[in-house]
Amino acid sequence: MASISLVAASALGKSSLKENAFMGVSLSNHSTMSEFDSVCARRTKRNRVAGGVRAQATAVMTPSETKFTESSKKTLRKGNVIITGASSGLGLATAKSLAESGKWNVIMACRDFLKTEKAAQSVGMSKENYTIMHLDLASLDSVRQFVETFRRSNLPLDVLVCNAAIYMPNAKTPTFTADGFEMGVGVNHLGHFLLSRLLVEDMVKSDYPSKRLVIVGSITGNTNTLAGNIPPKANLGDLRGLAGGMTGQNGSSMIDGGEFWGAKAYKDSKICNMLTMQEFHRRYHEDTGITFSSLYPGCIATTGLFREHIPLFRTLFPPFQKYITKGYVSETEAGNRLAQVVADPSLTKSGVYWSWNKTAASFENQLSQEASDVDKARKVWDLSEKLVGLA
Ligand code: NDP
Ligand code: PMR
Repeated sequence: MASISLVAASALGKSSLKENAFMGVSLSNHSTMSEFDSVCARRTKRNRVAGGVRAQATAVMTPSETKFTESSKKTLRKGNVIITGASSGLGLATAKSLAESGKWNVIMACRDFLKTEKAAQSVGMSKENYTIMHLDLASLDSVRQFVETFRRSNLPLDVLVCNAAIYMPNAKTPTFTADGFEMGVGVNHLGHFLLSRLLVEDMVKSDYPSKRLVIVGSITGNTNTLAGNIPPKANLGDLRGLAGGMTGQNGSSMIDGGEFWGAKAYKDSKICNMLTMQEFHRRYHEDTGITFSSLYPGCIATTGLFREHIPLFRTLFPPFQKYITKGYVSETEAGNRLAQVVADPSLTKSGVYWSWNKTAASFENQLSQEASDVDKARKVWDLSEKLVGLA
């Protein structure tokens, strides 16, 4: 199980010209934080059904301290959950939370075996609660290989969590996956798209009573929020770049066909994640009973996601989120939230984008217009199928 790191440090340490104000934008461009609060309040008051994604005012009380008590009525066996990117940050905290419950065998799907082993040990996970399998989402061959390896284990698959991601805000030029896709969308969306499309077939066969496929989304991909309006804004446009394979050769490396911008590629990939969850829901939920969910876990400002940002950003971002936006959550808290989406009996509704309010209660959040666009979701699905060799 070799450690292969294709992402490398391609975009290290260079401050982007596109980020010429503190953290990308002047605060004065946006009225105040209370505007954000009122946006939150407004959106939770609505009870809208938008292409299968519902928003409602009722908060489901699921305190972060909740330990997972879902016990299978049909079977007493442990659940098997695959978590991509479980070597750090949110994925690791979720793996720990689920492992500690004693009810889950966590399959940590990671590109760096040794790093993952050390990470699991450093957070005190006991060996009987986890397995590490190699997965590099920057290679479709690796994704297929992972699926084969998992199938050879003969474990049933009960829950899949698509969590891994990279964010390259300072890259001046695009880097590409083994298959030639721009790295941000290639890893965060296309690698996960192939993985989840293949593994949903395994989930269908599982006898587990509450099967779930979770794709981690984010507030920054949603332009109906203040955070989603910090430039560059997510926007998939007419998908002409995705249709062209985002290879950067004779075309664009961005989904919308525009000029490369690493921060936008990340946010675009998050829209794809949230659209994919909803398209899965529409295509599979009724027939299979699988719950499809996405979430915004809160701003986990300390994770490795910001490793390629400039040092000043990494220093200021956590206190900014803690004391100014108040959007900050610890890795442990965020891990408990994602673990709820995996296992909590009150979060079984499918097609939902979960968020948490200030009292740590989960609620069904409303996605932006683009992130809930039914037609776009179908087109992203169809184009992605072609790119990953499923159509
Ligand atoms: P981290 O950087 O800590 O974790 C990302 C994980 O993805 C790491 O385990 C990393 O592996 C893995 N990864 C990256 N590239 C690949 C690849 N090619 N193949 C396999 N695995 C890969 O970031 P976070 O924990 O913050 O991010 C986790 C999720 O949370 C992401 O989906 C992100 O979009 C989402 N999120 C994060 C927020 C935040 O504030 N941090 C807010 C909202 C959503 P390795 O250890 O080898 O680098
Ligand atoms: Mg943001 C309530 C306001 C809020 C929240 C919840 C976030 C979350 N951010 C907010 C506001 C602001 N941010 C404001 C006012 C600014 C301008 C100063 C700002 C800036 C900013 C930058 C430069 N924020 C960022 C960046 C990043 O590079 C992060 C990013 O976009 O990564 C893709 C980020 C984030 N802000 C968040 C969250 C959760 C992030 C991490 C992004 C993610 O994982 O989606």
